[in-house]
Amino acid sequence: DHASHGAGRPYYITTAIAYPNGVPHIGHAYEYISADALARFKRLDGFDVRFLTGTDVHGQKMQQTAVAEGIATAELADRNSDRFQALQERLGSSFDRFIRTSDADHKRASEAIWQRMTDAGDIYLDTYSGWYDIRDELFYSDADTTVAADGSRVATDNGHLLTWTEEQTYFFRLSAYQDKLLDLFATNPEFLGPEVRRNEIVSFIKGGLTDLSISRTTFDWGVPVPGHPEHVMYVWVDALTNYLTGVGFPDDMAAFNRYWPADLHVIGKDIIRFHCVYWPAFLMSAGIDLPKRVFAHGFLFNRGEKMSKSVGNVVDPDVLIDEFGLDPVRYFFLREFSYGQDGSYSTEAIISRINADLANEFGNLAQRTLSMIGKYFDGAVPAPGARTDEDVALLDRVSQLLPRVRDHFDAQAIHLGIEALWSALAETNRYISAQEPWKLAKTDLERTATVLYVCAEVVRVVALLAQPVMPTSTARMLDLLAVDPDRRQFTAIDEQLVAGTALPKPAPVFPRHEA
Ligand code: ME8
Repeated sequence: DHASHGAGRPYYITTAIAYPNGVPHIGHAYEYISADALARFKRLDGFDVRFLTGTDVHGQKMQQTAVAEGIATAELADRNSDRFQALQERLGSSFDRFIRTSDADHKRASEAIWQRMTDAGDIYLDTYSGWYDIRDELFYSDADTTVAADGSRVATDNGHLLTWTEEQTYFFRLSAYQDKLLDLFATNPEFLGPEVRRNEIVSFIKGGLTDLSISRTTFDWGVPVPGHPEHVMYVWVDALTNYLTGVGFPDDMAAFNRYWPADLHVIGKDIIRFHCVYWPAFLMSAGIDLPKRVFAHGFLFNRGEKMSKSVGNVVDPDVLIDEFGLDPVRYFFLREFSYGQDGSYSTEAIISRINADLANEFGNLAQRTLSMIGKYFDGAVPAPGARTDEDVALLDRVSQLLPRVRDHFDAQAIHLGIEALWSALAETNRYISAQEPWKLAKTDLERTATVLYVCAEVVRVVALLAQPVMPTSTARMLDLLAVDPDRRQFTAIDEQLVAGTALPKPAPVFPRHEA
């Protein structure tokens, strides 16, 4: 039943919070666009959505970068966090809060979870000596390191330079959670998607978990450990806790109890271990419910090359939006790549999607339909006559789109949801070519009316369902069909166009991209 789907139930979705040690790149934009599309879908489907995003300002890497730039760490964090927030705004992201882990309420949340883990007996003081990867803010065991040709110690899996660290730190009893975590993955296969990632993480856990060093004394850029201010929390402890802060923990437990557990953490594939091993263990220790699902998207590559802040081949998302427009860029990233897998993009691929999918398949269908309605029916929705089998088949198919697209979005198969919409458009383009309403108009105006009505209905339904992907263009399309702006929720999807409704003068919504 369309009307009761979300029915005001809460839905809490988050992105990773980026390190603001540099400016945002396309990989970040990809994560924000995809999470925003998922959030918008749920909102249109009747859920009470909370969408959290932000920046992860602590950690040794931030302090190092600030020193290198000769500015205060807080200044670096503020300056670049502003850039990340501006990007979200430029992307049309519908986030409810942009958290910065320097926010005052986040300090209280971090202290509260620390206290709970201490009360559970899972935190103890000991001496840590081992290898630390500052770039990834990650500890390595000896076995996972290699001595490089120049004598330096590097991480075996990615070659990152490691720093020998020896200090008194607090430890989290991660080893005590090995069986509980294996049990989590065995009993709750939905916890992590896509499936290939689950197998990787399960074998990581089976490989054995050692206790985790969770405080540092050699620098002070972080949340002080309660009662032991000479220690700051390991950045990932406070970073992950942002998901609790974002819905009121511990200040507003009514809000927290409404939105927690999170329905979905959207992250990139490189930070699965933190979200699917450390995070559930921290929460189990603190006696807090686990998030329902973590979904790891793939990495984006520029013409096959890895982008990274430290490598310096970063593409500025603003430049792509300036060149191609926001909605085409959103469409491209969500349609071109299978969500959950890596993708390599190029400007040629973007232009091809704009011209083939947006201008031809969607824009042309809408423009032809609306201009014929203008020409033959004085710009008012034509009254359909008797329906042929072809009309009925097409309208039936369109009436099945919401549940199909919803299933795909619920499985984070965003690309398949879009594909379902575009295959309905392709079928409609074949239908209009076969029906030839421009010829019919000379002999049979009633039949012309029916054909154009059917086409306009397809455009309406596809525009409604494509709102999460292209909010601005679909709004213009729905304006051209005179769909009431207050009736664009999915609950209103069965409200067909009303014959006789006056339509505005049509204007193309998806122009071709001329190189
Ligand atoms: O990992 N393609 O921050 P971050 C796609 N602060 N996604 C990419 C990408 C690429 N080329 N490069 C990065 C952190 N990402 C932590 C997160 S969450 C409690 C703390 C994704 O700035 C990456 O996978 O390095 C992550 O999800 C996000 O961008 C932020 O990465």
